[in-house]
Amino acid sequence: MTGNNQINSSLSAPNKSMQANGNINQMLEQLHADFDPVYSMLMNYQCAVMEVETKFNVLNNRLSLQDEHNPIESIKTRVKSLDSIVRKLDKLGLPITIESAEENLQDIAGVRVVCSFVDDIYRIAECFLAQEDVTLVKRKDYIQNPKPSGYRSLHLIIKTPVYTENGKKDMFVEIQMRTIAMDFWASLEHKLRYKKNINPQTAEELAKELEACAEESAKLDEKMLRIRERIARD
Ligand code: 0O2
Repeated sequence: MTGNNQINSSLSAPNKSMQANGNINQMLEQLHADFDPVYSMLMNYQCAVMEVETKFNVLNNRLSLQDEHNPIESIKTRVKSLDSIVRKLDKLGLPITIESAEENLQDIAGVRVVCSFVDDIYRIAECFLAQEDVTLVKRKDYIQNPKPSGYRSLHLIIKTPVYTENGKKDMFVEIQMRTIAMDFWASLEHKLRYKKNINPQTAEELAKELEACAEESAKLDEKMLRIRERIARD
């Protein structure tokens, strides 16, 4: 079975199986019409995001007592829309069910933590991962090993429990941790990545320029860190 021609009843109404004839818009219409189980799933992810955001806020406050600066500049959160979940499952050829989404998609809940300095990222990640209700599933360090595009961030996929009216449920959350400079770069590069109808030669030139900007930006992060360390020492 491929994901693009069948919807399991669990992602729609209980005991109701729907054939969508490969039409993703039709699937989405049906899911929106029968939203309760989907709403419950999205709510679980929203709760997981709130739990994780609170953990980072608490760490920010506690660590600021030692450091005399707030290590976290900002926290952004999002839960993928139903439309994006269905499109991603379909793209991956996976069954379009609630169970399939919960098992296979690790980025439905997303938290982005933006720090001033690179060393804050690692310290906060370490303190966060030391908490007993946080289980690390995957760690990808694109700061030590930047992507060919120049993209830098520390990515963590974790599992954390949420407590629902039906008991405890472990939820995946994707966490992206980066500096202000990395965040600035990523949002500009994201615009290029998703720009439609751009001249291929222009796109290639801009991608090269952005790669060079990422290098310069990483050097700036490094210099700022050294300056902060000297200020703290003297
Ligand atoms: P969007 O539109 O931002 O949500 P994997 O199969 O796990 O190894 P995957 O799933 O691509 O690889 O995960 P990865 O590499 O950890 O990237 C996940 C997210 O990181 C992306 O989500 C982006 O948000 C961000 N990201 C990764 N690479 C780049 C990059 O080169 N530039 C920018 N701007 N962001 C990047 P989405 O869903 O791909 O995109």
